[in-house]
Amino acid sequence: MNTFQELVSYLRKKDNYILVGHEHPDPDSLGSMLGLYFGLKKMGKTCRLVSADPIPPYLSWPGLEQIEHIPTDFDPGDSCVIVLDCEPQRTGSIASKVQKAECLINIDHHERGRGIGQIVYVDPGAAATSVIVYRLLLALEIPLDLRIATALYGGIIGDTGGFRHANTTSGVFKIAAELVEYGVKPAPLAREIFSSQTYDFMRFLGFALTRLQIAAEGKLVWIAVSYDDFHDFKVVPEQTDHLVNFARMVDTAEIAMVFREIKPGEIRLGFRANQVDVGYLARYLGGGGHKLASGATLLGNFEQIVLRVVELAKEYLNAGEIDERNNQFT
Ligand SMILES: [Mn+2]
Repeated sequence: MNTFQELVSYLRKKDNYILVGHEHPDPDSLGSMLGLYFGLKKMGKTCRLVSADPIPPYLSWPGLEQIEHIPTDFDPGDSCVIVLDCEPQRTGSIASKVQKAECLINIDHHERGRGIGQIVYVDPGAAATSVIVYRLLLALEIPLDLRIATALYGGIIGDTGGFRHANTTSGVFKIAAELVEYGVKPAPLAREIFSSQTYDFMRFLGFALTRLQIAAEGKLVWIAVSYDDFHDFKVVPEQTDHLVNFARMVDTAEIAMVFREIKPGEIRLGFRANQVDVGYLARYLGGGGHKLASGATLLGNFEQIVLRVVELAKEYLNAGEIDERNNQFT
């Protein structure tokens, strides 16, 4: 782990950068990439933006069109690769090339990130990677503008759920207020991120909510959607990343879970909590994330995995931990 100052000095030194975010990019991943991209360009650096997965179609921030979608054949050459908002292992189909880059910088805010690179800067206290980038631009004395402010504001509302999650601090509000001074329009940005659902998704959501189940006096809430269900509603699983937030809306929920069979036999599991450490549960299952928002990918029979994880979560709610001796998952 490096200090913030070491990261700042290193960024000044190099001239060619390629910025990469995580697979299935979310607003914070994209916002931190774009904010740093425009900043480094202002410093006279050469800079490229690369993503292994396509950009969500509902976002319209300036600069998103600059992101090169390179699912394969990624070659960093002699550029310095900066991985934002995840560890280099999580950059999707280009991950092996990213990890082998001669110059690698990792900037992240995920707890227990297994960052690698010449410079690794992880601040789990930051509400979003976009917050870290905001501080970086300040330290590098780069003047902000509307494009940078839009990207960083979008990243911040993405990761704070529109200033509703536990990571929403007074510092976050101060940065957001400053970004609005640059001309950011909070309402259309929030609408883009939180209220731009397709007709097909809304119909799918109606179905998914009929699948809502509870256990442990309602403390455990979950939704399980199979591969066939996605197919029936013509919905791509990637468009349903936020489904777990609907499970979390149940008033008694302490742990909310969504099981999505994104490919036959490949189940993506998302956790949300208000207080309980679901990062522990995700790591137990070979995944990762934050204390209150985490996830894992499991392979096997869909119904069996749902049953086993529900039992595991019940045990965790009762005992506050899981007996490693019973671990059937890793
Ligand atoms: Mn983030």
